[in-house]
Amino acid sequence: MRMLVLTGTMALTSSVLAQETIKTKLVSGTGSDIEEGPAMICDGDASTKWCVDEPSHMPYVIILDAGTPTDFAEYGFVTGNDTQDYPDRNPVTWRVSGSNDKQNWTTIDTQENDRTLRDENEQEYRFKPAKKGQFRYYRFEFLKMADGTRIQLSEINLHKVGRTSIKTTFVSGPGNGKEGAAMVSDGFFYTKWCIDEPSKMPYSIVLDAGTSTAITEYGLVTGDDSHTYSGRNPRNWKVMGSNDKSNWKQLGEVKNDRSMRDENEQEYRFRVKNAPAYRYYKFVFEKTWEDTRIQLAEIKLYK
Ligand SMILES: [Ca+2]
Repeated sequence: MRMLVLTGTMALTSSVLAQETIKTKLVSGTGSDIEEGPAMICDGDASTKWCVDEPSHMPYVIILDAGTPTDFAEYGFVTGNDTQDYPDRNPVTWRVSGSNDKQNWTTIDTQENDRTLRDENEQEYRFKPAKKGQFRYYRFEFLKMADGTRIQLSEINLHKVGRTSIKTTFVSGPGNGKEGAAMVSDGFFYTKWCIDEPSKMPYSIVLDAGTSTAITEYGLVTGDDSHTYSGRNPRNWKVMGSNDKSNWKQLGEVKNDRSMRDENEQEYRFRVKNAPAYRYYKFVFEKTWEDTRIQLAEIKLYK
């Protein structure tokens, strides 16, 4: 029974992905083991993975062939099928380059000590490269893993189309004026919501998506001076959806989040699994790292 369910889900996923994911072939990669070798990174199957622990071969490299010079909007790393049981195998520092001759490479993205990937099984985390270009070959160099030298990833996807953000309007939230709650949905990273009023905790912000829309992700953007004034990021929060602003359904909860760092105007994305469509979204911030002060530049919703 379980197999049947899985097969059905996978078939559906691949037909959806086929329209927007670039089909790639492996050119070369670190590791040789057939079962968990580099070819597993682009076989289209999240249940097979590339897994390497060969410190002398670091940085680990994967080179993919897109067939023709092509650009992409986002690349995605899919975690392994047992990352939850064997944590800390996700990459945290890597570089992405493009080339048309496999000799001259142009760096299109670099991430250092990035903690976006969590210890979850077969979950995709997507990144927008800093630069774009028409390249046939894409090289991924993994320089540092979460805890040591072992890496595992089940897929690297190149997506033609990026996720679409949903335009929201502010409904309600604590604080007015220049640093009021409305600043989380004005579209600007340099304006922020900042409040320290313990009596109003937990701080609730409601946003209106305009029409009933299912979200797959949301993004929290740190304030413009979070690096200087650390500890203002949320620590515990809930996300809820509603179509009438009175009956709310919980869509997700985060406790002791460690992925958001004290950086200025940085967006951190969080996935929402299998959420129905709602028009209104409520974020309930229960705790921050510092104590009671919170600040966020934006709250973004993605289809
Ligand atoms: Ca803003």
